[in-house]
Amino acid sequence: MRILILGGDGYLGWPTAMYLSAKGHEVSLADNMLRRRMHLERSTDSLTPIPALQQRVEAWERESGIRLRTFVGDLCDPAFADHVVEETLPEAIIHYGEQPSAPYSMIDREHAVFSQRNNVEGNMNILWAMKQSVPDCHLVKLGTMGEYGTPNIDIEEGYIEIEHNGRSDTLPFPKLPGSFYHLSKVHDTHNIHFACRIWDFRATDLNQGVVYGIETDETRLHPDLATRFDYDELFGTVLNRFCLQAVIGQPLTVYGKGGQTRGFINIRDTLRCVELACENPADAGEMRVYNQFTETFTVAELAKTVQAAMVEYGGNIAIEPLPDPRVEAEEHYYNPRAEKLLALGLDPHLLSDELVKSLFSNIERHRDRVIESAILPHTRWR
Ligand code: NAD
Ligand code: USQ
Repeated sequence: MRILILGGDGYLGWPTAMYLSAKGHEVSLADNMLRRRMHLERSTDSLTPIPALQQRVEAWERESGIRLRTFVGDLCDPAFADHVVEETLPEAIIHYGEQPSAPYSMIDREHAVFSQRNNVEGNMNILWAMKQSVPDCHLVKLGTMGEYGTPNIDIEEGYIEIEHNGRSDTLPFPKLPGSFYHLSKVHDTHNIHFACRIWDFRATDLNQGVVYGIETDETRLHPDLATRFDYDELFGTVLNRFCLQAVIGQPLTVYGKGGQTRGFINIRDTLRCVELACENPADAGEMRVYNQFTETFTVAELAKTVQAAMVEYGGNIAIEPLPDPRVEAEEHYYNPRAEKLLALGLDPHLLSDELVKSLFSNIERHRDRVIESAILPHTRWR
């Protein structure tokens, strides 16, 4: 297939580009280096050294013989969005190209407005570019489990059958997102759903849980093929952060009571999920929603898992609850469904002590690059 990856320089986009091109797909990628610039803005950086996009592409060509096409520009620029889609005429677009951090979107008004503009406008421009050049293309859009929040009922995959005053209908599942970033994903979902209804678009909204991991079959081939690994308060996700904290001997920063439960997924399974979505496109006029995670854990459980793995690894690490900088339920019911990707053939890589220990050794290799002052949370929701 001709596949266009938006956000192809990112944590997930870069490994996806290598993975799908190795499978024989014709892959192009677009990115505006926003993630690299946000790190410059905050004086933080990926733990793994990341070469420039051009160097990555050349390294992948040396390793695989495959040349990825690249487009550098901003999806918020309509002319750029049109150009990329016209040039590549994709059969599937995998859309990762957004500002992905909840805390970044909560720094202040400027960052909140920027996050929603960047995400909602970029996504709208892609919808219009598709309408113009490839109305039959399948949009595979990365949403987030955080769109749903933590309601006191089971979470369905996108839609719920509701009975009201003797009538019933299947409607979008109610959303209670927990940050201006998560809200931007809800707005995207509504815009995509509308485009499917009025223009007969085909789309899959992947409501992904928190991703962890650093390695895929392709990233391990050469250091220049590594993906980014963030651990700072804004861009590091919780398990990646706990593993790094354990390696540098800093107590694990469980926020609040630690009963916050989330869906989690190994980065290798993210790649497989987007591949499965591309290989099994939605019907015309349909916006499918898949919940994309393989296990749920509370934050406190994760901290205990990391602590126990550190003992096996030969170390010892404390868990230090901090006042929660976010406004979120710290203990709650959580029972989201995630059956549709399994039905398509997903074979999950579950979290194990072995995996956590391999993360430790990957992190240890770059120990000297850790910026310790970037770890503790400073951004507060209130
Ligand atoms: P990332 O920041 O590493 O990747 C996103 C990429 O998109 C970056 O390279 C960035 O430069 C690019 N980008 C952003 N705005 C752009 C724009 N306007 N024009 C062009 N390029 C732009 O983030 P990630 O962790 O790889 O996440 C990828 C997607 O998956 C995001 O949409 C995120 O919301 C979603 N997601 C991530 C996780 C996770 O745990 N990492 C979980 C659920 C959903
Ligand atoms: N948390 C801690 N300690 C930490 C960091 C986080 O207890 O040091 C807690 C948070 O309070 C939260 C949970 O861990 O309850 C998850 O936080 P996170 O930073 O790992 O994830 P989140 O902010 O939700 O965002 C990440 C990605 C985002 C994606 C989302 C999926 O950055 O792109 O959309 O995971 S989900 O959480 O399912 O919405």
